[in-house]
Amino acid sequence: MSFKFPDSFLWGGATAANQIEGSHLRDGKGLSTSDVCPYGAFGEIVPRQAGDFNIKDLAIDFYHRYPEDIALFAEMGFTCLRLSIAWSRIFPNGDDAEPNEAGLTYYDKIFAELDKHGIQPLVTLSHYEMPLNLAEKYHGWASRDVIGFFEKYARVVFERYGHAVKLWLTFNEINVTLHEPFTGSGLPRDCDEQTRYQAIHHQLVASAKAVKACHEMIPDAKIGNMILGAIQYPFTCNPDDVMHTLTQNREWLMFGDVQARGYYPSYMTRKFKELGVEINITEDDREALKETIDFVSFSYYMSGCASADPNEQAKTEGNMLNMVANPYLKASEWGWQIDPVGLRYLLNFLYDRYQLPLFVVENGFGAKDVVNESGEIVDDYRIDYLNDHLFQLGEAIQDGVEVMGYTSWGPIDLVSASTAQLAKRYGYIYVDRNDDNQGTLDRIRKKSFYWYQSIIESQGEKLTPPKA
Ligand code: BGP
Repeated sequence: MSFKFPDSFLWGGATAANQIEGSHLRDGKGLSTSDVCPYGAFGEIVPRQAGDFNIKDLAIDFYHRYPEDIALFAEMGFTCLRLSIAWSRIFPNGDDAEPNEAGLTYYDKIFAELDKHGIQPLVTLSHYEMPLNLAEKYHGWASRDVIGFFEKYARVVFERYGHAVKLWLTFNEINVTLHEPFTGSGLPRDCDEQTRYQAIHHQLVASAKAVKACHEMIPDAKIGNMILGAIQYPFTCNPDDVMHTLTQNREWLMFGDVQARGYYPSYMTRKFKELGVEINITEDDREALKETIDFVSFSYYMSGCASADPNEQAKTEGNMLNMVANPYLKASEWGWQIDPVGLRYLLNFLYDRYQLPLFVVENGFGAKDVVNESGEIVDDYRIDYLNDHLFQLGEAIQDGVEVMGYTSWGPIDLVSASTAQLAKRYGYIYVDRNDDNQGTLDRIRKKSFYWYQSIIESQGEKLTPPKA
């Protein structure tokens, strides 16, 4: 393509602490909600016992291997790395009086290493985990107290890392509590709608308080939200399907609407009424929500369809979002439907709605890779997926959408959030570790490593139009 991405465009990859670091109890870290989900974010919750083992306890050992990994990211030309701070490294129980100095020191080292390579960190405050103690003692975000604990944590990390981190996100996929209340909010899985929406409200208030603290404490930083961009198309042009699609999309758009506009959208009044939910919103809450984000970020892996017909809905498969399958699209081995044009559509859709800069902070292709006899990983399927999505992102920029950057998910293989598998790989860098705990943890550059390097180097010019 003859188009070059803007010079300011940030290129990189995205990770989360619990999926890469390992060392789940090292240097004073407390247990997090992720540490009791050995089968993934949606699998059984298993209390820890002395001597037990979960794949995330070691993950890919980024905790110790970060200098090598960051050097590899730099070799690809990354200008940005999205990572999360494990809240339970800083406040092991969440409600501790003082932060854990050893945990703070660990991230000092990470940010220094990134700085050495000229890579800008984009830091998520809470990525699919919170200190387990907060879930057990306070019922997670159901408790208003957790707002204060989160604000304290945010202020501690802003104070400590404000000189090094100028890009922040509050909650990863903040809308996930609708689908997975324990992973999203530390709530019991069988909680009722009232509890779920009250917890979501507390999280939205906490997010806004963190935004305020960031604006006060690091005036030259930008802070955004992060939503799972689960865009749905009408399954047919039947007006009932079109109306149903609007309702479905509003389920996740509500989060962005509150965070970007500073108040609940009017359509939620009817929704709450129909659900029989009455949210306790104080005057202080309303005031807090007015502090809005600087940019909108989202993950995008797939699109789906919505149908008002219960028979079509019953045919849904493949993802936690229960979207109706689109007959025009192919899917990954895990049933995630591949729709690069959907990324262009979503970028335009969100920019029309918010008129704020956008950041694509997750996108990628989970697949089982094979190391061939020559020791190479020829992952053309991943290159095709990423090329086609980045091509459409370029189209969106040409449509006039302001896009700050792109961090593809899992630039190095990591533990899957939904299934806790290592076999579901996203990386440009292969990690020699398998689901049965075998492997040297050695890192190997895949074919896509060199491909991404050439795309970054050419500022997107080497992207090719999607194959017919
Ligand atoms: C997003 C999560 C990530 C990540 C990704 C891929 O929803 O924010 O943490 O894991 O999905 O999903 P999975 O790991 O289940 O393949």
